Amino acid sequence: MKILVTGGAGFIGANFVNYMVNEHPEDEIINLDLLTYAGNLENLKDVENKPNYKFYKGDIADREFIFNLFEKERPDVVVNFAAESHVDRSIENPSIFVQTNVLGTTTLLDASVKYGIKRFHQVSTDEVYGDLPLDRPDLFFTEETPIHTSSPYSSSKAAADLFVRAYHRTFGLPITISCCSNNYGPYQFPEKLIPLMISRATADEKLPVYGDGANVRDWLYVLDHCKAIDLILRKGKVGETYNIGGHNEKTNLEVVKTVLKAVDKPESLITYVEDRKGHDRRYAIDPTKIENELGWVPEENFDTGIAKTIQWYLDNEDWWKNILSGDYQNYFQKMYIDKGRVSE
Ligand code: NAD
Ligand code: TDX
Repeated sequence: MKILVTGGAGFIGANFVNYMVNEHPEDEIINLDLLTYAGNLENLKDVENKPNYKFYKGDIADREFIFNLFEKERPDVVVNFAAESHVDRSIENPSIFVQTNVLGTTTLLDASVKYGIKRFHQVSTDEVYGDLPLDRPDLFFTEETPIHTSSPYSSSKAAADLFVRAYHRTFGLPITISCCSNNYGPYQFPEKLIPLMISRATADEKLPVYGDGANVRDWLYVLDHCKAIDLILRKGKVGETYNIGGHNEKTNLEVVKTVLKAVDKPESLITYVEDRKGHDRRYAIDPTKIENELGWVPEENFDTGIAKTIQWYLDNEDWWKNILSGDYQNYFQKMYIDKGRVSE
């Protein structure tokens, strides 16, 4: 099988490419990534010389480039990870989210129809379902939960999902969609909660917790997500959506305190800052469908996964220090210091 992976230099995409290249030497993995601020070829150094791996730099929204690539490579399968993925950035600048997440996806869909792709898999998110109230722990997102988005990010992801479904119904494109909960693990860009808190705590810097810190996220170790997508590609039913999550709900405050304890730093580093606009209260996935129909079960729980993750960041300081020394510094200044959320 020749698999075109988009966004394979980002956090989840790179974990997926690393996993697939090693796990399936019989398959060819073509990685296409624009290398935005979030894309990093360092994440792929273990596979870059493997015979079943190839990299292209390009934009999923660039029609000419995408059609030429499909003509040249003739992939069997497309797995679309490429996206603008950070909610806070979507509140600052929504239009790039429409450009990449919606237009980029429809460009890939057009090429997939033209070149008779055998499977188009869209990597979506639980955020398309909106949020759940904190006082109803009995409620979970199922595949039947209506789309009800809160942020420009989740709206762009939901729009993309609707186009993916429309291309199945209208043009008969064989698609699958997965909606996963919050991922964590190696190679996550340090703008996201867990790596941000690890990097700042180790440097004795203040940890900015939005609002009251009671918002709940359902955390999944990234490799469990990658394995679920691999399973959906091989055994998933065309036209179906699968929710992916492992029942690991934690408040943000619990996550931050876990990080502080693991790196032996005081809770006095926590600083409560202005809340995110439109901040979703709780995400929680019901994974019954993927468990019952495909036999997927996560291998990590939050305690084992977070321990591995923190250790990876401690062992790979160069990886995130390189990132923090670049453009990201300007981002932190603009989003946290200039807005008066964190003083330094
Ligand atoms: P990320 O921001 O770390 O990586 C995104 C990658 O896409 C980067 O390598 C970037 O260079 C690339 N990219 C961006 N725009 C592009 C374009 N126009 N053309 C080609 N490449 C482009 O994101 P992530 O956290 O790895 O998320 C990957 C996917 O998984 C996204 O679609 C996201 O919506 C989805 N998802 C993420 C999570 C999570 O917790 N991180 C959970 C569920 C779903
Ligand atoms: O500085 C912070 N302080 C804070 O309290 C940051 C960056 C985050 N938070 C809170 C906001 C959220 O409640 O932590 C929680 C997690 O925040 P993010 O890491 O930004 O993730 P989230 O907004 O939940 O979205 C993530 O999961 C779903 C990914 O970024 C998305 O791409 C994915 O679809």
